[in-house]
Amino acid sequence: MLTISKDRFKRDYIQKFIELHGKDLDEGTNLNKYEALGSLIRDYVSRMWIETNKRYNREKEKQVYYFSMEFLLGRLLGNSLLNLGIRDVCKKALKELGVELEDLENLEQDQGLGNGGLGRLAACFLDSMASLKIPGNGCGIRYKYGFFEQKIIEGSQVESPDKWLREGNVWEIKKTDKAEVVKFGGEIKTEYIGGRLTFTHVNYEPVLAVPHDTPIVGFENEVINTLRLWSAEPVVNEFDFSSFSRGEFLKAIEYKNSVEAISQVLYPDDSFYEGKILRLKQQYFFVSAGIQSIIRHYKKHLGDLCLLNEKIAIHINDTHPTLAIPELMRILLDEEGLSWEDAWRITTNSVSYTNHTILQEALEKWPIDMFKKLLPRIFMIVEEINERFTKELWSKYEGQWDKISQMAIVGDGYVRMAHLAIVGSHSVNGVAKLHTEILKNQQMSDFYYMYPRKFNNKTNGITHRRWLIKANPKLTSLLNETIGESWIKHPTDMEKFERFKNDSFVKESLFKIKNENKQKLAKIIKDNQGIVVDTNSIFDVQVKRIHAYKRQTLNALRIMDLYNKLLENPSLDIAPRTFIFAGKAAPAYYLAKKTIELITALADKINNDPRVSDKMKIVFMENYRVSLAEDIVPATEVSEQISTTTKEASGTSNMKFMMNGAITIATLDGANVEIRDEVGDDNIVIFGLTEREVLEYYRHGKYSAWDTRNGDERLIKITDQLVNGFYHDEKDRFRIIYENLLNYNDEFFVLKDFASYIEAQEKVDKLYKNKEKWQEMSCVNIAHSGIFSSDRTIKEYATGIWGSGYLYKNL
Ligand code: 26W
Repeated sequence: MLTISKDRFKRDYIQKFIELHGKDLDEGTNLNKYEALGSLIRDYVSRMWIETNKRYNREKEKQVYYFSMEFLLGRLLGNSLLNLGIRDVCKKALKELGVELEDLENLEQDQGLGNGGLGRLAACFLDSMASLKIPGNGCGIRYKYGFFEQKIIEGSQVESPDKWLREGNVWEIKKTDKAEVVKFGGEIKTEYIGGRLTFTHVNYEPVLAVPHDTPIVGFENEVINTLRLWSAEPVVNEFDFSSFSRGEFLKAIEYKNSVEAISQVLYPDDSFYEGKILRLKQQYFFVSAGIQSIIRHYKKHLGDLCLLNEKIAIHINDTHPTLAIPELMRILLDEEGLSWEDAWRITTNSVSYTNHTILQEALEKWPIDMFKKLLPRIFMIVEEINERFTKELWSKYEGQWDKISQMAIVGDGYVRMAHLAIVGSHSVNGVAKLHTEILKNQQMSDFYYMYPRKFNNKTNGITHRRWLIKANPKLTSLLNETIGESWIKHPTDMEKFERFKNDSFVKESLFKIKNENKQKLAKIIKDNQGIVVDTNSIFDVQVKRIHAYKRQTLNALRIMDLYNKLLENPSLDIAPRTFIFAGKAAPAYYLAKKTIELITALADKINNDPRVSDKMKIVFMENYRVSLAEDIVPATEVSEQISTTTKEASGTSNMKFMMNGAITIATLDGANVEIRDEVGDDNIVIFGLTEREVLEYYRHGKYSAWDTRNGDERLIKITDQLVNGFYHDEKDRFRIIYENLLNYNDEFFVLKDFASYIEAQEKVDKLYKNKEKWQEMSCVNIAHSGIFSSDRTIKEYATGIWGSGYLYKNL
């Protein structure tokens, strides 16, 4: 923990400001002030960072490398201050200088290098590894443009580039001396040298991978871990260009552009795989750079490569970094001269893999021709892995061609990344109990049968430091006053809070805190969307990527139904509700974009209807991102977790909401099941088809969306309203939604679950009207949320998969 006095901080800050900007503090803009603060904090951090690295090298503790295409960090200033233990001192010191800390924090651009759950999970994991003193490194891509910025114009999503680096990035340090060369294309020359087959890569396109390191601050423990993001640069520098002849010059420019494209932009796809060569290039680019730098560091400090897997663990976040497996093989075989057997043993014992989805359309497979041309040596290695694996299959399943070809790594013209990840690693985990069971018994059952010991579950988590302590300081104080502060380091101690579930003072405090958080959000809604919402209404929230399986449509349909009911019976006795949505649709995902249009159309019509506007309001908040989530989550009362059962691997916003006292309305999907197990049936509202029913319907295809609709008056009315111009002059604006629900037979059982969803919402309404009961439920949810801290998850990874982190026990 950094100890620093207020006066010292003031002195340091003023000096830093002058040094950086060459003027006095009172002449500076807020952006100047933010930059000076960021830069000062980085100075403080730097000393500890060097010490941490020295210690790691000295103590030679096992290092974890977490490879991920996405890291969705959000803002860093506030959390770094919190983890350093100087946020209060800094706040007071700045106040005395006439500066509001929050104003500066709000100026920071989100680092949005991820799509959604998978990227945010990686960020929570980095925070937990540092806070548990686990030597953990992130490895990814420094995209020049992160996840696109979303605007809603005339009811539709419009995307623009996320220029997050526009004003620079105070947190990163570019390490030119640690650059690596990554090779694409070309040919492989094989020859026998000294009785050994050697492989030489010739005529390749070289790309320089330049690391940018960001410090990851552990919580009050003086640990600073590293997130290393790679940026692609041409190997020749600008100066060389001028000496080229005209033809060469143009070629050189072409080369420069094609290289820079590699780290230009994050693919805005969530759960949808596209076979684009640039994406394959991105994957090999950061994986190769990362593995090369690991080996370089390892050889410098530890030496004997045969012990590699005892000293490092390589974790791959979904299949996107799977090429780590053949890349490590390549280096061990071609550059270090190990035998296939040794290289394979070291590689598989180093690598572990997490699966994050069972959606078929998200499973990565690369066309062989593309793969082979771009990565000729890697392809040879993958073929060899495949050959050896299919031989093993043959010895088990002799003559069962179908089975063998289904399980092969290379087959049907593709390289199947999930198969490569399973075969080439020692651990395969799902992200919630139900998800892992589905992997074992359905999606990957053949592999589970073959390697039962590889499969395991690690239920996701979220860092309570960002999602509770930082986002909800008032609730944090209430917890500290009632149960003490032990929960901060041991989140499961939050259970003690349950003792207060019948304490009327505590319940009143919970009510007040929620109300203040709602007021803060209401102001943001007013400022950003121009909509005035009633802070006495229920804040009912669904924020996440827009996707058919997440069923924002189901939420929209019940809003349409409620509107109809209110028009029929204006005195209907319901607690007023504000329906809050936010989330981005992949730019090419037409149905998801139409879903946004539907929600904004409901808002337009219903918000402007004076007959109902004191009972319901609909808000679609633009540009959902980590920092906006930090405002929404503490103000939420009803958390909508309504995916089609079996489809959401885990979900993590469900955990954030419960930790902040929201009541969950949910299907028994992903981690919702475990939330239910924690809080009990009385403290969550469950609805919808069970896992078994869903699987049964998919198997036998006996579901009829039309029959379901025709059997329910409410559904007849609202599905008609989708296409009769009721919500928009353009009559066919929502036709595709109608078609998907009815003529394409409602793949995600929206209509099937409708009745039970409405019933569940009526239950929510009743519960909310009983203020005592509601606060009691809220208290129980908070009390049982500690288990969903990512500290618990990371301890499970460390002990169960990585074999690292013995130190956390001594916290
Ligand atoms: C190849 C395109 C692509 C891109 C991203 C396919 C799949 C993905 C991710 C796996 C999607 C994702 O973010 N999955 C989410 O991961 C979270 C963290 O484990 C889970 O909580 C969510 O349920 C899961 O949807």
